[in-house]
Amino acid sequence: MVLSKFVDELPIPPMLRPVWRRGGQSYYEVRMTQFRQSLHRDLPETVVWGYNGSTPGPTIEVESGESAYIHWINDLPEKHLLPIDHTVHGAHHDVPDVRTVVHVHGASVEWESDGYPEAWFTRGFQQVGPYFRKQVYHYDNFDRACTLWYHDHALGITRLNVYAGLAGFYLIRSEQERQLNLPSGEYDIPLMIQDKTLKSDGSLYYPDQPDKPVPGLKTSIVPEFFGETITVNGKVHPFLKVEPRKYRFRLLNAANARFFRLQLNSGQLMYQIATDGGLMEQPVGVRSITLSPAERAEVIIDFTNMEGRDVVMTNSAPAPFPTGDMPDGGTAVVMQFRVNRPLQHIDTSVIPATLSEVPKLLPQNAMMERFLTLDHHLDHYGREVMLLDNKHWDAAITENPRLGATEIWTVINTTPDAHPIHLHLVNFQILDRRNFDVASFQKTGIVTYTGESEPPAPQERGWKDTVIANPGQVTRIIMTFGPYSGLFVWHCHILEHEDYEMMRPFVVII
Ligand SMILES: [Cu+2]
Repeated sequence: MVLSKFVDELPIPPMLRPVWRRGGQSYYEVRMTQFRQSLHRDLPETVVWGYNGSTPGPTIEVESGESAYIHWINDLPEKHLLPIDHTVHGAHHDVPDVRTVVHVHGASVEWESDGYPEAWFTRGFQQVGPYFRKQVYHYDNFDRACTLWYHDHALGITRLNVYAGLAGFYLIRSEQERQLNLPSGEYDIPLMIQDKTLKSDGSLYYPDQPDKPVPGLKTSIVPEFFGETITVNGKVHPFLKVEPRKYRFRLLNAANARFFRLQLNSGQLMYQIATDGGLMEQPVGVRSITLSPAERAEVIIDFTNMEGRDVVMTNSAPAPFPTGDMPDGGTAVVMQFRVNRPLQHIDTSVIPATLSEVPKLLPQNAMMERFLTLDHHLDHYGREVMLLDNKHWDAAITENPRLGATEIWTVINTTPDAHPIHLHLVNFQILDRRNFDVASFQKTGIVTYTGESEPPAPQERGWKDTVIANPGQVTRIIMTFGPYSGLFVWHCHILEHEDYEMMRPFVVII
């Protein structure tokens, strides 16, 4: 259905207050529940899942180095809001339908607190998965100032739990960042961008079958889910009233499968200041930003001297990316900025010429290079199943870097789609991408390059935790494993892929 645009104001998620904070330590409680929330003026309220009664959940803000404890509490009903496919890994009939486990995306944490997909727990911790270790998670927050996000990660139902609403922002701040005098306070706004399909009764639609239904299966996972409309912070095509001054926006693609290519219809530049893992060395002026699921970019948008103007943020990314359908009326528009608030104070914030230091990881320091394929297969129902290095989730662990070791992971994408590849625990840097001959690789197993090596785009030159691996390309990333050892995962962040085998454990060994 067609929903009027720009009729609801952009909600800003509430800030989570700690239960206590003293001496560099803090303790939080976050409860997952089912409730109703209005996603659009003209629709009845939608039954959603969220954290502390809101979706997106409350924004968690910590100081770099703060030792935070979070008690994630599942208070959800026993019946799932959305259709479960009991044939996918980890979601068989031998486990309860409603399972949750929280992962702070991009954070470096001990493995027991990382939200391992089989560390799930049910309401009141009545049942727990085989890798569940503790009720209260601990985060050291060693990371630089950055925009992280937390979301559900339960094996086989992550796509449903996140789509139901289980996602929120997790911001790390630091003194170094404050010194930069970036737009701050009410001028520093997180934007969680998602796609949803809403029925006329307001309820969330998620398909129980692919376009071509699978005979013999009541409910089947779909290859990718693309919603018909765009929400920002949980509202359909909202508007934000702004002052004629600079703003800092933290853009997050929290969609299941849709990529976004974001642009402003005023044609003005956005000044990107941060990638997934925090501030870049210098700001980069960009007219468009492509974000795959889970990627973030922080930008400064300057509305100075634009009194009375309306600026629309648009999306032009095909779905599936990069060769699918172009977005239509419901998905080509993201939100609107209305420059109609009077300037409250003179804008003294700046776009600094230098932001931070990003020391380069050097390929010659890598102890190991791993060659890992992205593969496309059909299962015995004739459904697409995507694999990492031709291995299923349950296969023996093959990626076992040593604590402190620097490695290069060379990702060889033999599929027709782009996949956002995400590693837990570490931030990495993108070395390069290079076209190769897929057909010849599939015959011989030998990579034959058909183009020159391309450096990462200027807006990717910083710390990353998710990288777009384009079809027909080899993408190389470099990282140092630590500071924790233990069991983590790497996966495609298209949630339908991750839920159906495109995820693998890795272990950092001592
Ligand atoms: Cu994928």
